[in-house]
Amino acid sequence: MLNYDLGLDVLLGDVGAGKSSLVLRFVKGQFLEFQESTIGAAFFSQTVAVNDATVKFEIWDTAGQERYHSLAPMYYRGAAAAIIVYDTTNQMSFERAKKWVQELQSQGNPNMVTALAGNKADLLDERKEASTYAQENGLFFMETSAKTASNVNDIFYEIAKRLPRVQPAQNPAGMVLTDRPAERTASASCCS
Ligand SMILES: Nc1nc2c(ncn2[C@@H]2O[C@H](COP(=O)(O)OP(=O)(O)O)[C@@H](O)[C@H]2O)c(=O)[nH]1
Ligand SMILES: [Mg+2]
Repeated sequence: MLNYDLGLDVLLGDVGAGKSSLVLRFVKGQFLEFQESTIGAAFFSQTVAVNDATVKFEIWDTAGQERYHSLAPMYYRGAAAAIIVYDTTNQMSFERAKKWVQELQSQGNPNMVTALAGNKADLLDERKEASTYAQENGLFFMETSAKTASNVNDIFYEIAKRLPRVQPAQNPAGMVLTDRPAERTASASCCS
């Protein structure tokens, strides 16, 4: 089996969109009806098998509150992939997601694989607007539900498949070689 490090992934989006719930579903297979709000950011990692390779995700789950906005570049700047999450039942959260897309398009790493996750899909029928928007902006789009687990593993697998330059890890444990500014870890609470 080959080992791949994907570098850092970042979850962005409005408070309450379900970022922490998606990562909790992906990493621990759990869902909490009353997920606590994230303070600053939380770090998770998960290794999964994709085809005949093992792929290691290292994920920053950001808070989403406007008051933490200025910290966001520390998390997305070095990221290989981003998942922008919105709540399909909340138009404001979709508008906020579009703002994140604009910010990543102007300030983010141009090679970043960006996914748009329309979460809480268990509460609503599919909506066309977001998939058209995603197509026009070079994002791949999935409706997810952290609650039912629908498309949660799939969105991470799609990221793994789309990353153009996945490098085999230098050691079997999957040491991450990405440069990481010290302050990025300083402001995080670690909850993997
Ligand atoms: N019905 C439903 N509720 C969800 C889903 N994902 C998250 N939630 C709920 O939405 C609220 C906010 O989720 P949270 O993960 O804290 O959002 P965050 O602020 O983006 O990290 C919590 O009460 C979750 O239980 C989902 O897919 N479906
Ligand atoms: Mg959160």
